[in-house]
Amino acid sequence: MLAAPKVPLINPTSLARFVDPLPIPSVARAAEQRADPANPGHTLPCYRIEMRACKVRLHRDIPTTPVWGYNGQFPGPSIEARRGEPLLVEWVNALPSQHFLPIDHTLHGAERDKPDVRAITHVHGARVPAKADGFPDDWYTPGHSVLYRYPNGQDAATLWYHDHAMGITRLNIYAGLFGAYIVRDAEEQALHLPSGDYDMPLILCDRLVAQDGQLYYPVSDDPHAPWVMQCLGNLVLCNGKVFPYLDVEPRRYRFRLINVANTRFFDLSLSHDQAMQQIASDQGLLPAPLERARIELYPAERADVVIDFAGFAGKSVQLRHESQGIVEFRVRAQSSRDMSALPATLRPVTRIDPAAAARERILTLNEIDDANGNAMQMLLDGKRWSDPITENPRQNSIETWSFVNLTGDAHPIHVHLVRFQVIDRRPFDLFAWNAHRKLEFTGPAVPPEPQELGWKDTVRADSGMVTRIAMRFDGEPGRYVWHCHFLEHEDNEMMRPFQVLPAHS
Ligand SMILES: [Cu+2]
Repeated sequence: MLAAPKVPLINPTSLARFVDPLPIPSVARAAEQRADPANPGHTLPCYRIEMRACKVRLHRDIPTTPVWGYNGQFPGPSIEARRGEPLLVEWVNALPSQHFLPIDHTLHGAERDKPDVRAITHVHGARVPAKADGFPDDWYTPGHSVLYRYPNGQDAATLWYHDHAMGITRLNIYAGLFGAYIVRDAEEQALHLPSGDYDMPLILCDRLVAQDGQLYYPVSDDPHAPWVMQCLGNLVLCNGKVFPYLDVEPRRYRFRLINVANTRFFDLSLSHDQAMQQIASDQGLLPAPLERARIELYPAERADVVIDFAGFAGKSVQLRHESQGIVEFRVRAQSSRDMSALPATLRPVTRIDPAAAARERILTLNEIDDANGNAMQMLLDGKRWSDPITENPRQNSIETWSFVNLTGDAHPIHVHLVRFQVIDRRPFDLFAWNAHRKLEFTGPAVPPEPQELGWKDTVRADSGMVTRIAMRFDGEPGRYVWHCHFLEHEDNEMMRPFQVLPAHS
């Protein structure tokens, strides 16, 4: 049971639509050059990004909303990186001493002896050494900071950064601690895709917003254990606004769709039956553009799309979630000359041969129910966060991981450090598994969907299916995490550490 909010929530149909311009997150600027900790005698650009409380206006007719933002912005500033050019970020915790959202002290890592306000930033999809990955237990309190070095040794892709503090990640991200992290490279640049003013992130989430403008985070009716298994908002936000509009030219644009919601998956389409050309998924370019009428994004997934407004001069086009317009593009009559291209091929993606795997791991997604049959928590392979590490891939080795989903729902599973490929999904006999932990398939393997043929870092593991991924553990040895990206689940044990062991010399 959910407790009712003190102040009634806003009825979305009461809001005037498309009265606020779409904000485009500012681009972070390096504050200074600092010594490169990995390369004595050299310096690197250093960004200083401060987490702090701020007030924002989500919509013209909604009173201001207190949030937490990186640099006091919601979303935080976009970090722009180039492949092969490392950078430093000093992540500063300048948050207040009190949390404004309801902490569940019964959750692992959020016990009463832990400070309420803790933070640690992770760049989702970044290949970074363990010490800069933002391990959930490495949180720190207001008045402290960490200096992280990002090598950016990876292909151009739309990544994003967000809080990852143990047991309160769902609250810190909900409060507003997220932003885009964009990696560019020369190969992508050579394609002449829309760039500059015609290339921007569209960061999507939903929030429960009360009539006084406050964010409401749902709680159970048990005041001692307020955790809830999902959080779905009444309002959809794009770049921190409800129902924004964007003036566009009648030409091609590149939009980087990022789902930063706690639980919501987005089912995106355009009005006028207009198709989008998907050019990239989580970890960068697809082999070729893919025409999509609809794009589904689970939490943490990304899709870069090119939309051509050339045929819509003087008209408007809406981006929809399900059947509801959430962003309006107002197409001007005139355009500057569109020098961009949409090449027929983008970047080859060499398939990983699953037969080359040094190790094949079978990992279950399970649910533990209470006496009434309500879900209490979800586990990965039946283990808790504090159980000893069991996934210990060897550096540079290939592994396949099979997610055996024993629960009634799909879960978006994210593995830190690596990019992976989806091999297939295959239905299995749940009763046979429960009886003797044996995988008996009940149908043929389903190949990945066309948009899943690029590099991914988050995969939808469907109920009743075995979802198989393959990856090479390129990166430095050390301790990372893998988890469900429904934030309510990862905060309640659906997260496990893994250890990359040094390569055999
Ligand atoms: Cu989950």
